[in-house]
Amino acid sequence: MRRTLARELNNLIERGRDRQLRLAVTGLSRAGKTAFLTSLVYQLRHAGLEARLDLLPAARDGRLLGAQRVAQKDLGVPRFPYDQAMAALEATPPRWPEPTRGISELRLHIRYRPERNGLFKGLGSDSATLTLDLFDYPGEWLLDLPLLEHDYLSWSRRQQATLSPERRALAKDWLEAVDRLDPAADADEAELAAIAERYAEGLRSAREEGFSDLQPGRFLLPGDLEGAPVLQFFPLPGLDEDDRRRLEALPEQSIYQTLARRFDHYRQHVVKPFYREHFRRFDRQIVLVDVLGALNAGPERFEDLSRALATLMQSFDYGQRSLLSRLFSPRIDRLAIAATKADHVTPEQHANLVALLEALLAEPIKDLRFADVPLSALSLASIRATQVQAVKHQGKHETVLRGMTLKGEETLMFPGEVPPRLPRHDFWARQGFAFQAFRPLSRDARGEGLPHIRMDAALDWLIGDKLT
Ligand SMILES: Nc1nc2c(ncn2[C@@H]2O[C@H](COP(=O)(O)OP(=O)(O)O)[C@@H](O)[C@H]2O)c(=O)[nH]1
Ligand SMILES: [Mg+2]
Repeated sequence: MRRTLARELNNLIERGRDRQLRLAVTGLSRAGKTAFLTSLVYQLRHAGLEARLDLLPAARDGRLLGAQRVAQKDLGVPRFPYDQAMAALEATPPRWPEPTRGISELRLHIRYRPERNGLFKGLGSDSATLTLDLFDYPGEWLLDLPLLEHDYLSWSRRQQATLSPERRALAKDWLEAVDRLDPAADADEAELAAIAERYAEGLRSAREEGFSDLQPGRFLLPGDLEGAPVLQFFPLPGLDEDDRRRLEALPEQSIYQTLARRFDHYRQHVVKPFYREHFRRFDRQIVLVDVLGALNAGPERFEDLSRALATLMQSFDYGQRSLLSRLFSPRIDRLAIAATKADHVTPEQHANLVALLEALLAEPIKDLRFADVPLSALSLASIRATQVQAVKHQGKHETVLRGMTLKGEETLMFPGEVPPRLPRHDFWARQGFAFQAFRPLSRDARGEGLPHIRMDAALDWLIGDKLT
């Protein structure tokens, strides 16, 4: 009798709790989203077995029983390719997973034994289940939020202002073509499509060259919009606010009006739906940043990343008057920002890496604190590809990294020091940074499990409170 009562009470408490969490992972291309999600799923599935998760209390205390993949609810979203990613990592030789291009989703049931303390001590011993919905989507899509505040003319002007000399050189083909256009002339479909393709091409080369602050985001990662006419627009250079009256009086079929209509369509039917149908429903979010990659790419790319991140982070500014709150009332209640690939530097550099990340995001972080969004900054390696080794160099003990290059050559290296604040001129002149891609460790080299750095700390911040 008492036992049934206890159980019923327990069930009641269980039902009252928050049993479901939607966690989203984002970051610009190659920031490490696929690696992060793959590792996250692996670590949870292998909790209590091979996975080392000492910084996640539920795992440390042996209460985390494991995780299973289950069918997701939203059939319109592709499934995150976990098996393919693991297969790549376990291949001989191991490979990094293929890049993904759009949004994907994976649902996990996490089983754990609730902590028994406080008021309900001794009540029932049943395990509980947390349903964790994981989403992976391109950070480039968040670069489009500011588009909602623009009309075509103001956006064209803004885009022109961001074209640095190097970016102009990369967009040369497009600039040549667009230069010949008369905004008042009748639009020719084929011609606009061809020029739009040159524009997209210019954005893609800029990204190849390490630039990040690029718009519109779907031109880089079209998802399922590849080749769709809604992507066939581009800014018109040389427009001026003084021309507004004249431009807006142009006939419907003019080039200006056609491009302006497409721009508007893109805002309404591409940018808004993402926020409305996906973003608004995320509970928690982690933003991944490849700080070390940007450090390696030099001052201009580094500053460009900083601008892109400032734009991207606007999507998390829930201040009452922010564009986002007015339009979509999102509900993210916890945010993590992480510098990825920390295994590219020796462990004593990790504190500097976090400090640099915080410096890079100083302005957005200030806004987020003001808006009272709980935020944690950390550094991590989703899939550690190096080993730390002590060596004696000129009589001194130093730590270096040992890893295998993508070509399969064993290397021993000290990649350099990470500056704890935004690097100034002398940093770039003096040292730079020697960043080198490593192949994932082979089974022999890594042993059981998938080695990581602070995945458990990230998990604790993102879901730990739901496992108590
Ligand atoms: N050494 C190391 N490299 C990583 C790690 N995570 C990602 N990478 C590298 O970064 C590349 C891009 O990562 P990926 O997860 O595909 O980025 P995404 O475009 O954000 O999904 C990978 O192919 C790896 O070369 C990590 O934890 N350690
Ligand atoms: Mg990916």
